[in-house]
Amino acid sequence: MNVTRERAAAVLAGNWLGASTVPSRALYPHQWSWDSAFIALGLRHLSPGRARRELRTLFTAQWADGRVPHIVFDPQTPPEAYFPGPSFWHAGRTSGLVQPPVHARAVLAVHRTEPDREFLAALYPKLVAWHDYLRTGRDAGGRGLVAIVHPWESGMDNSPAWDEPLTRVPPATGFVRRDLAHGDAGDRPSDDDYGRYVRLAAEYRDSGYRDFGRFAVEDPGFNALLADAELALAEIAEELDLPSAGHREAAARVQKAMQETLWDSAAGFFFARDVHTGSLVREYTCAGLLPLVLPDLAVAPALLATATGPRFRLGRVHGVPSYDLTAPGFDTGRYWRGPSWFNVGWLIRQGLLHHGEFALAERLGDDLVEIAARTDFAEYADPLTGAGHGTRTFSWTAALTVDLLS
Ligand code: 2M8
Repeated sequence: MNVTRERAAAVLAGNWLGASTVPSRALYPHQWSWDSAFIALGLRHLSPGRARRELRTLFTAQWADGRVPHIVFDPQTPPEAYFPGPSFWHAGRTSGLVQPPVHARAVLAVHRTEPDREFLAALYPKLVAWHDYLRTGRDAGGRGLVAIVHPWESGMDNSPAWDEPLTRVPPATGFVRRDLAHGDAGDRPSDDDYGRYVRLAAEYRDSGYRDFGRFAVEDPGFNALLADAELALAEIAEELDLPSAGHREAAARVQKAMQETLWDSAAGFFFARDVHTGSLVREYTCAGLLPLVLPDLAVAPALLATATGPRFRLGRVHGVPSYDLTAPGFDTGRYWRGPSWFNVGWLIRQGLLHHGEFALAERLGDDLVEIAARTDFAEYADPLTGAGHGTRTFSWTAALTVDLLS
């Protein structure tokens, strides 16, 4: 076995709780929704049974309305290990927010690695309910797109695209951050941002997890991943000899809405829309590149030109920068405001393969593996130097490395 793959497998074994994997023992000691999907993509090569278990465990925490919660709390972990913990959310053993819907893709991949019809049949209706919740419960703008109600829902917590919508949210005070005990303050969101996250989450909780509050944003990353997830669901339906046309139509509707309302042809980019003002937030973040995961994307050449241009310099920097390299606020180390993340790099590599950019895809994949190995599976990396940032032995970095090496 390859040494890096062996070390990655050991990281995943170390972060395994018995029925799911924590992203990081210290910083994130519970199960996170989109992390588990990326983790399953790697686990399927090491132990398909564990990959299935990871996803099944997540979906046992699905809510009656179909939402898949962004955190499933581990009852054995002391409550003070993570803030906001279970007592904050008043939602049993979960949070009430969601994360990007990458699960159908993971379920399909796990099945393809080791076919298991019973697993697929058990997960299919849960995935349908999950996507239905997003489509029907989250269309705040009436444009056929999902609106996220909290930055944590994007998975890209302190993305500069949220700065403007967050100006409506006064920071909460009087709480204790736990993340700074495990992470360098310069690598994490600022105190003001954290205060805004806490206030927004508390307001959403107090509405019974129903209302669109001060923050409602149509995120191109989230919506592109939903369209891709519907395509995966269509393939799952076909494997199960069920009708699939409805899923392909749903994918096409989301993609059309994104194309018509979030794409700026002059900029060659997909921007987020602030539902409250109706305006696009003209920040170039890696979320705007994620529509590349869609195989049938008419604007792919223009989007690829932006990806390889001065703002992201794909192929000439390490990974995929999370923010515009030319922006004054670009920061090489601070969380989602510049550093390259492995899940985004993995997704963009898939997109490059769809759009015939094989050499660039290979270079990106090799680079991701090299940085992961050199940084002991860092959470994120400086795009200019490849230096590791955030926590180490981070699960999705290890899992996606296994996938790239398999
Ligand atoms: C980060 O988000 C959590 C809140 O959900 C946090 O900062 O505490 C993000 O990077 C998110 O994308 C990721 O799923 C989570 C766990 O790895 O950490």
